[in-house]
Amino acid sequence: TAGEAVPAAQRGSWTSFVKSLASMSGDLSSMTAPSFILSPTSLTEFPAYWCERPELFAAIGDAQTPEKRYLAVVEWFISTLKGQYTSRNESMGSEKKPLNPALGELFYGTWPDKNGRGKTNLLVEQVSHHPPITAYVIENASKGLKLVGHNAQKTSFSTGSIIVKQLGHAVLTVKLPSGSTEEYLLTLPRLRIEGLWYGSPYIELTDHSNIVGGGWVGSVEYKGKGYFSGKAHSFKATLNPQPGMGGAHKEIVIEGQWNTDSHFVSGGSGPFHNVSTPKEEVHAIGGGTGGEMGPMETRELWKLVAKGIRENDFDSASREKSRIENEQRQLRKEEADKGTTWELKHFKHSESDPIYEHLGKLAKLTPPTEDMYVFQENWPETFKA
Ligand code: CLR
Repeated sequence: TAGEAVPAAQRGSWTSFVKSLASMSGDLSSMTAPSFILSPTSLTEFPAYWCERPELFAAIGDAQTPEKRYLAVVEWFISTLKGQYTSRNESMGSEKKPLNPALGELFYGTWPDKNGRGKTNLLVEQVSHHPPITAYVIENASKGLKLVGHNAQKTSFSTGSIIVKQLGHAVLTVKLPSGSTEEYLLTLPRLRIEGLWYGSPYIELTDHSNIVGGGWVGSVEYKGKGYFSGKAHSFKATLNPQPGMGGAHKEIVIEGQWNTDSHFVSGGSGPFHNVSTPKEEVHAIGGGTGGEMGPMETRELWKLVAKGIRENDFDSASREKSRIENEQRQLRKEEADKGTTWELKHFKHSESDPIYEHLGKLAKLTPPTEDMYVFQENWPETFKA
C-alpha cells in the first residue's frame, strides 16, 4: 500500500500508477501521473543545474596547469550533482514529475558577474518532443568556457524502481589565453528512482560517467547505501593521465558523497569537493512574460498549468495542459499537411560528434559516436547587455 506521503484520496491512483510503470517502456514523460506528484517546472529549466556554482565553473578558466584545470573540471562536475539529483527533494519534499516540454520551448538565463568570475549565460531549447530531447549551451566568455550538450532519457522498470538511462552527452570547450583550445567530454550517470511505493520518490545514481579531456581520462563510479562506504550518494573518481601524456603524473583517486563532500585517496591529499555552501539559482530572462522569446518561453507557456499545480487547482492545471498539448498537435498537423517541419532556433542536429568520437575512444566508450546538437552561436541581443 502507498505510504503517508500520498494524500489519502490519491492512494488508489498512486498504487495503480506504480503498477502500470512495470509495463511501461521507453518514455515516461507522457504518462499521466496522480496530481500530488506533479512539478510546476518544465525539463527545459533543468540545464541550469550545470552552473548553480558559477565560481566553480569560472575556476576552470583560471586554472594555471593542465592537471589543475582537469581537477577543476572534475570538481565543478561533481558539485553540480547535488542540485541535479537531490534539489527537488529539498524544495518539494520528493522527486516529482516535471512538465514535458513542447517542441521549441525556450529558457534563457544568466548568472551575473561577481568577484571577477565573469558573467555566465544559459540558453536552452527543446529540440524534440517525442522523444523529449533538450539541448543547451552555457557560456562564460570572459573565462573562455562553453558547455554544449543535450539530454534524453530511456526509462525501464526493475524491482520496484524506475531506471533512467541518460542519452546524450556534453562537451566543454576551454579557450586558453595562449589561443589554443581544449575539449572535455562529459557523459552522464544512470539514475534509479526509488521510494516509489511509499509515494516519496528520490534519485540514487548508479553505474558511472566519464570525464575525458585535457590529457586526462577519468571515470566516476556511483554507488548507494551498502556499497563502498555504506552511505547514500557515494562516488569514487579514478583519474588517469591519457596514455603517452602522463609524464610525472600518476593516478588520482577521490572518494566521498557527491551531495556533501569528498577527499583524495591517492595522487593527492586532503579534501576535494564540498557543496555545503549556498547555490545560486539562475536569473531567468523574461521568465513568465515571454520577453523576446514570446509564447515559447517556458514559464510563459506553462504559466497557468504551473499556477494550477501550485494552488492545488488540478482541474484548471489539466485543462490548461490539454490546451497546450492540443495546440501543439494542431501545429504538427499543419506542418505535416504543408510538408514542412518545425525549424529549430538555436541548434542544428548532426548524426555524429567528432569530439565524442575522438575523446570517447580514450575511455573506450560505446557506442563509438553519438548524435549532437550544434549551437548556431546566435545568442540573442538580450545576452549582450
Ligand atoms: C534531466 C537532465 C538533468 C538531470 C535530471 C534530473 C532528474 C530527472 C531528469 C534529468 C529527467 C526526467 C526524470 C527526472 C527525475 C524524474 C523524471 C527522470 C535526467 C521522470 C520523467 C519522472 C518520473 C515520475 C515519478 C517521479 C513519478 O540534467
